[in-house]
Amino acid sequence: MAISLSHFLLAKSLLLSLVQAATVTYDFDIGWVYANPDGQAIRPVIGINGQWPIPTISVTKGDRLIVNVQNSLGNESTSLHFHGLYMNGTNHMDGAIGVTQCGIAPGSSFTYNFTVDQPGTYWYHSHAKGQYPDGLRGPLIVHDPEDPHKDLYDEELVLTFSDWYHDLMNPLLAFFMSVANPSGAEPVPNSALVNETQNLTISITPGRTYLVRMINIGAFAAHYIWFEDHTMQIVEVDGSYTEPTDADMIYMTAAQRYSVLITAKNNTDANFAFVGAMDQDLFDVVPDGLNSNVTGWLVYDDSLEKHPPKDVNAFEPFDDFSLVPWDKEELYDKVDRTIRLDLKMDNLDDGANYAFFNDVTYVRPKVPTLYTVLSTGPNATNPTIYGSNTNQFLLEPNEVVEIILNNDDPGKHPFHLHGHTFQVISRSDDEAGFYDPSSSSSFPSTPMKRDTVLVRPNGNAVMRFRADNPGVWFFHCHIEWHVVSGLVATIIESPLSIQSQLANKIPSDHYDTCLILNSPTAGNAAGNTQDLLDLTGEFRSPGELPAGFTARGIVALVFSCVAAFLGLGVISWYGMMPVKAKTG
Ligand SMILES: *[C@@H]1O[C@H](CO)[C@@H](O)[C@H](O)[C@H]1NC(C)=O
Ligand SMILES: *[C@@H]1O[C@H](CO)[C@@H](O)[C@H](O)[C@H]1NC(C)=O
Ligand SMILES: *[C@@H]1O[C@H](CO)[C@@H](O)[C@H](O)[C@H]1NC(C)=O
Ligand SMILES: *[C@@H]1O[C@H](CO)[C@@H](O)[C@H](O)[C@H]1NC(C)=O
Ligand SMILES: *[C@@H]1O[C@H](CO)[C@@H](O)[C@H](O)[C@H]1NC(C)=O
Ligand SMILES: *[C@@H]1O[C@H](CO)[C@@H](O)[C@H](O)[C@H]1NC(C)=O
Ligand SMILES: *[C@@H]1O[C@H](CO)[C@@H](O)[C@H](O)[C@H]1NC(C)=O
Ligand SMILES: *[C@@H]1O[C@H](CO)[C@@H](O)[C@H](O)[C@H]1NC(C)=O
Ligand SMILES: [Cu+2]
Repeated sequence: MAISLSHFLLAKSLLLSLVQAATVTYDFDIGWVYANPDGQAIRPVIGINGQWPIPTISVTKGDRLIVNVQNSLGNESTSLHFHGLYMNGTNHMDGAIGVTQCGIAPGSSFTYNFTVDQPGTYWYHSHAKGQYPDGLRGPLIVHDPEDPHKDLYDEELVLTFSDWYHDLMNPLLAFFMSVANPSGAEPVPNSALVNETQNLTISITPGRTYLVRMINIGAFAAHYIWFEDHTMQIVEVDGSYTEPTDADMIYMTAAQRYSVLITAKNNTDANFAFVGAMDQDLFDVVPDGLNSNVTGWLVYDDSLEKHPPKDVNAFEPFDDFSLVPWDKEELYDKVDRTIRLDLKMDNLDDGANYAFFNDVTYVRPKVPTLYTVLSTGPNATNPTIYGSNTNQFLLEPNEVVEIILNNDDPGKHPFHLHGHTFQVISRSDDEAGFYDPSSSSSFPSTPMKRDTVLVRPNGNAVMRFRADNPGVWFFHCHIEWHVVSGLVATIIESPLSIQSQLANKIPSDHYDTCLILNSPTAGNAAGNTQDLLDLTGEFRSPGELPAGFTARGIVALVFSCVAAFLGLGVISWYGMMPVKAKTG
């Protein structure tokens, strides 16, 4: 009997998955619209089908997702990246410009088409340099009929947290990456948003338990988040289910997600505030009058007052390092390859401030790295062909990879790897310096898994994953300013397997947009198809500072040159700027 029962159950679950695997199609016309989410400034934002905020993508695990994109921006290329999705076998649908595709040119269209085989809370956003903070960012939810926590809640909610700028990214970027900003100070957001608005009210039914899916879709700021008088029980981070774990306050960096269970009170005597407080440590200067908090309310009775939030004395958020994944995946204890990335910020000889891994700042290659893999045959295993400024690392199939990230910068950085979740096996406090493998021997037996991890100021973190997903995967800080300043590495996983998976499978619309943009689609990073070792003409970063000059000295020198060139106006203008030590 036992055997036939299990056969019956197996048949039933097969049947369920067959019935449920659907094709979900979205037609997205991406274009400019106007919005004023914080009530302080109306500005152009990037919307979809004439709407902003943009729609939530919602699928069920196992579904095929098709997103037909029409770029109607007129003046910018675009792309969509589906943050956290593995894109297993569909690396070309990952959406990162310069890595897996060319930009979708203004006026052209492009179809993303892939299956989703992982549950949880994700988001989608433009992966064109610096673009998503202009508004092209929204939730992507993958429902799971087999969610292990599903009996614990009655209803689900989605809340996005973000930062917001009154200016568009283009002018902000022009200032950020310029000699006028030698310390690399990131533009400070003008306000904080929840669901791309403020003062959001959520109507609550007494006694119910809610699964609240929270996503930081911001450009820069992490948020401290708490719900007054309600405990959060964490059940998922970044698409990985966790053992339910209580928290009063969480810290959610840009691009991270938390699903928490919140049980409503049994009475309707009061309403309760919830707060997203941007982490001001990230800001070099806190402008006068900045409200770095966003408030919303759990509304039990709309006729009762929605009082302002109480002051919190100190931010003492839950430490996600202690989370235990639901599947109890064991520590990868045998490492086949170690990638060490030493992070620093410094000036190059154009006077602007850049971000570096191992003294190399990322510059997009002429040919998207995936297309280099696909067009170079056996030479695809030679790292040189991917260029001088791509921070490329080649992986062998199925090896266990360890990334050691040493943060030689006083800022906090949230690191994200495309195509994988990783085990976070070690993470230091602030100021711990570089990771010392010899003094670190004990790791959690079932480490937390995420796809985006906070690395602390002048501290370090160590991540491990298995190379079981052939593809070219970006590894980068998810502070969008730092993507632009070059804090990026390219992980080229199993290039020969990529060739066998994707040879002749790239749809023509992918290559067509390259043609429109005059971008080569074959050859090495410089677009050379004859001599793959000849990188003449590749995109490079500006030159290094001359030896013997300190960064500070060269910045002063650059400034006096600029001042001499442009005249005294610049000196007096520069004298008025707050010059502060670099953080973030
Ligand atoms: C939200 O409420 C605060 C406090 O009343 C107000 O200052 C702010 O302008 C409101 N935001 C929006 C978008 O209306
Ligand atoms: C693109 O168009 C928008 C909307 O008209 C405008 O606000 C923005 O400045 C333009 N961007 C560029 C790079 O020209
Ligand atoms: C999506 O991909 C599947 C599998 O390759 C293919 O059968 C289907 O025709 C594609 N659909 C679209 C709209 O491109
Ligand atoms: C918040 O935004 C999400 C995504 O757009 C939406 O699904 C949800 O209903 C919103 N929540 C509230 C309370 O309006
Ligand atoms: C609400 O009432 C139920 C049933 O009496 C009880 O089990 C539950 O603990 C109560 N919830 C709270 C938050 O007090
Ligand atoms: C934001 O919230 C924090 C914590 O309660 C508080 O200390 C701070 O004063 C608030 N900021 C504003 C502008 O209200
Ligand atoms: C990708 O698919 C392969 C083959 O089905 C599987 O072994 C591997 O675990 C998958 N990788 C990820 C990251 O899902
Ligand atoms: C590929 O690499 C080999 C040496 O490993 C070299 O002889 C050959 O010329 C390369 N192919 C091209 C097209 O450059
Ligand atoms: Cu960063």
